[in-house]
Amino acid sequence: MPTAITRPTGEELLRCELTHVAREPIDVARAMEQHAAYLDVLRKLGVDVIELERLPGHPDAVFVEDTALVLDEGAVILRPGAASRRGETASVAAELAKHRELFHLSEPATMDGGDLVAIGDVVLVGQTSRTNHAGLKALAHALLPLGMRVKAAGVRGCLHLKSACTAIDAETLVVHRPWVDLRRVEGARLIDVPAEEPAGANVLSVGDTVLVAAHTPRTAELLDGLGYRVRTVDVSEFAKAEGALTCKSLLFR
Ligand code: CIR
Repeated sequence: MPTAITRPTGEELLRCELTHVAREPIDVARAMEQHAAYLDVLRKLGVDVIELERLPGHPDAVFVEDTALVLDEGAVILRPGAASRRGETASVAAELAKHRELFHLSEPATMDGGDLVAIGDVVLVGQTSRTNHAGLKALAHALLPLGMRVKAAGVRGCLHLKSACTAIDAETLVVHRPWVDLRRVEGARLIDVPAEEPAGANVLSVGDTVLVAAHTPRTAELLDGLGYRVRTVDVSEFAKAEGALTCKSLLFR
């Protein structure tokens, strides 16, 4: 059974970090409902959902994905690029230690989990304001004994690599190409999202189901037409906080 580490949110979300989107009012009650519905979908898909304690002093703590990279062979506790987010990692590490051997990134490395896409034995590392070169080197070092390699991927116009590109399975990436340079990626099949729906590039595969944001219906249609079992999930209030589907859980087997 897959496991998902998640965390509730509340009024703190109003003070979230924003980089590429303008601040607009977030309906916190609606965000909480959307989060509950997201957890419900995960549970219905057979996921064992773990809910960490809420962290009211950390506006972006609901976006647990940014705190760690979880692989079959171990987990890396990251050092988020935004200083306001560094207090989120300790509680995630305490939970993950029950499931995996842990490695830790330390200063001067910075890295957000949203910048990491694992495909086969490669972890693509987005080059963004949140993830620096020291982070890339430290991750490469941590992954070497696990038989995984890292490859840099240029990102422009969006917050994270996963805003532009996510893996739908071990050889397929869903991508909004204007935001990402995948020249160094060999052998992957690329599915381009409709140009008017860049946010469609953030999908979450859970078993044989692909979760797609409800505000990207044409991407949902495209993937459905390609034979994927698609389910849409409403995360519109989190999109206002520059978050997407993958950000709200750390999903692993
Ligand atoms: C941030 O700027 O850190 C949050 N407001 C959004 C983080 C979204 N995380 C993700 O895409 N992995």
